[in-house]
Amino acid sequence: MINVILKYIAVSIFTLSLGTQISFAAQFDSQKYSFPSEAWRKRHKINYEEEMVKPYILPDPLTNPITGYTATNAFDWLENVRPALVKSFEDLYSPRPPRPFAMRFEILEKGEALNGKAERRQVRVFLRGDTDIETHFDILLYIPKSATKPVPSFVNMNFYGNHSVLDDPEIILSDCWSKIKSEEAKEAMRGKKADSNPIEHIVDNGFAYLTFYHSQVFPDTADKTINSQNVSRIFSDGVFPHKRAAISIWSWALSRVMDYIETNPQLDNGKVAVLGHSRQGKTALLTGALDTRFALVISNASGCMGAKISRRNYGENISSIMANFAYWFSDEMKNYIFAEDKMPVDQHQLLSLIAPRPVYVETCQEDYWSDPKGQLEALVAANRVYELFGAKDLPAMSNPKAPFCGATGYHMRAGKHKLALEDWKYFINFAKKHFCIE
Ligand code: GTR
Repeated sequence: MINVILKYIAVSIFTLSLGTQISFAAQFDSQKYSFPSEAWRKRHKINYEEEMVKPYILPDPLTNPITGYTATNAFDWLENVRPALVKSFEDLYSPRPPRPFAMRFEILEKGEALNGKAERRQVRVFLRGDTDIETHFDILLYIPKSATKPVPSFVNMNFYGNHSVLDDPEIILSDCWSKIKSEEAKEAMRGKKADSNPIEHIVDNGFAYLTFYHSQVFPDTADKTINSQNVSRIFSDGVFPHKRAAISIWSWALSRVMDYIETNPQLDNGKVAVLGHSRQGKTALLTGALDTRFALVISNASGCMGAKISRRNYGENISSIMANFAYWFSDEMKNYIFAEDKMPVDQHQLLSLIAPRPVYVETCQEDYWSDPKGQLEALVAANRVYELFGAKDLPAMSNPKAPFCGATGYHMRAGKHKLALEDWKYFINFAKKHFCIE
């Protein structure tokens, strides 16, 4: 009898996992792919067919990519593997600048917002290095007014200027390069990205929200004369020669936001989540990997060189991302065009660098370019390191659609490449669980 029951359970598990695998493939193959153009897909050998994914072997996240040593416990991994993983990722994204030699925060504006629910602050961060140059960028933050103790917060860069995240007339337009040229068009962006930044909902849930415009830190353009104007020019080449890699410099600015949080007693600096969408999701992951002050890390549709496994030839690849966005990375990345299997590390190891702190990976069902399955795979492959730290409630490849809220988190949202209110609801849930709120 017991044998029959066991056999039945085994068969059900098998069919269940087969069923989910099939639906995963079917979801992706039943659609037509309109992006990018056919010519581009040919030139960069972009694959969108699940059956055409070539077999690959992922590097073991417990193994030191330089010496080949494999750790056997968490302490061993922290001592003997983690530093070499950090070094390998710094080679790909380029090292981040050192801490600023001097820094000050000036409150540009402060007032009541969201019908009295929040305090708004606009803080200019002034940065100095070893040269005479001083640079700056502006943080916009909303803090719940009902708070009786320091609050947890979400830090999320924005794509179109601070004024784009909320229709709030007090938000100052950024004094920097922008893809949007005319002042009228810039002003017209006020509040236009509010659906991706549901600040009132965030504040109602007891969290502060902090943002800055990524292009004020490093202009998001391939134009060298413009992006050389990024904030890292405060350093001489002797001190910091790697001034041309956007993601590492955006990431460095996120760490400066953490420096600011540490100065503001209204904010709980032990409960800060760094979050980002798409290119900013890649940046959030790198930041969480390198700056352990961030207690929680969230990637929204970060795709290639974010949460997606590079060795899995599906969607955007290194050839394509380097053709469009070489300025996001170090020059070293050129070596991996059509040679992802030669990369010393893959993206599950970036996620593993966040362990034991919680990481959350969001994917969008129709976002083939970002490879939803490859992103879940990276999260699942990072389990090895989370397990080393004793985590038990970890995701598996068999739950692509169900939101997963364990030691790490995951969901796939129906629809396209976007950061949506629905995503925020899951992120807030996950953050509340890990920050032990209510
Ligand atoms: C795309 C790029 C992606 C993603 C996205 C974004 O064009 O290929 O890697 O980062 O931009 O940031 O919106």
